[in-house]
Amino acid sequence: MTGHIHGIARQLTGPGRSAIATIRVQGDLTAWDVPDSLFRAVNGKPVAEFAINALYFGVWGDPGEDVVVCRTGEDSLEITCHGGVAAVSRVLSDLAGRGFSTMSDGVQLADEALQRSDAETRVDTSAGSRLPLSVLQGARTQRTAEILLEQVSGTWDRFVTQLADSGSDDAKTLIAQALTRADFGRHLIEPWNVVLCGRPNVGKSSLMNALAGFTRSIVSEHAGTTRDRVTLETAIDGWPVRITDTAGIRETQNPIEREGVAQTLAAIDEADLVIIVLDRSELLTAEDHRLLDRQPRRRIVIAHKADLEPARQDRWPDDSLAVSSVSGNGIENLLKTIASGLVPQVPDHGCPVPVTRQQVEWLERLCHVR
Ligand SMILES: Nc1nc2c(ncn2[C@@H]2O[C@H](COP(=O)(O)OP(=O)(O)OP(=O)(O)O)[C@@H](O)[C@H]2O)c(=O)[nH]1
Ligand SMILES: [Mg+2]
Repeated sequence: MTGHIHGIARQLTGPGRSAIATIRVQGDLTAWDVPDSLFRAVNGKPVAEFAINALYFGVWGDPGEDVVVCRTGEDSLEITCHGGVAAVSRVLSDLAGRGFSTMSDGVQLADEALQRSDAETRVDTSAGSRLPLSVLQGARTQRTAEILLEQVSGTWDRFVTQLADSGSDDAKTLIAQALTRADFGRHLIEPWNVVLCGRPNVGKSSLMNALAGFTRSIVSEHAGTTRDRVTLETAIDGWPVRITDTAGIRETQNPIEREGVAQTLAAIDEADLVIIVLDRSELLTAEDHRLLDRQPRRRIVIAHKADLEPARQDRWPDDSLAVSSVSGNGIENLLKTIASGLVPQVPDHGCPVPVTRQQVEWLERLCHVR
């Protein structure tokens, strides 16, 4: 590796084997204009002359490997190669040999280098004003990866420049608007937490499995089957979600079950969305009412076992959704309700979204100072 860092090379696609892999290279692309260039386009053009957003087919290194290169901006391009681990490692290690920092050998170093080179053009280059490329590593779904890519590809930087050019009042308004998207931004790299709760035997584990589409949690007719939190990561409408199945809530003398119930109550308090599961075929109990009286940030109430005859009930919550995990009725509707509950409004294209805690703290400090 040369002493000088020319930029960053980073695998955009997830780690592990896949059909194809994409590597994003950002930085000083003149480093490519060396006689034994790493990439030889079939049409003979040097990388510096590539049109933006056009695809160039060619050969990587010697012995040659077929790859496609797309120049995505003045100082960035994407290399698409075979998705095997060896092919990706080879491209990254060749780039590291030419002075590109591959994330594994120093996110920090590369970030600092880019920050230094930008210092003259930025008004404030404190850590919080920057969105490091490494956030892309946290993307779990294509939908969140696309939004993060848009942010690191200029949207966030344009916002920082706009703030610097704005008067105090305008800047405050822009900051307040950006901060309303902080919760959404955090979840681009951290799944939303959805917690299933209810008294024993109402069908929480069955509902978890129906949402997952496979058996993740044990189901049985015996009340008190789930004693521990069982989690599952999935994507709902393209949003990464961690669903937690919990121990049924009831008064119990069994110390293990009591610990399970304590964990359930803690999980409810930490959740982004709580799904309260009620058994529609039985009368509501004091435990059901106690759960309904808790005030989580967001909640969905399920009238479960909707395939069975409903119990004669005077007070049934108005906002409940009828679902049967046995027949599958209501599951589609529940998935839609979860997605819109977690993300009521997707930010428009071009809107700045703070992603890291440092960005949020920076905005809050700036709002204070201005
Ligand atoms: N008819 C009907 N039965 C269901 C439905 N969902 C679950 N059950 C049954 O209800 C019983 C309890 O289901 P579980 O999913 O284990 O319930 P749980 O709430 O996880 O129970 P604990 O882990 O003990 O708290 C099982 O016999 C399931 O087959 C449903 O939608 N309809
Ligand atoms: Mg269970």
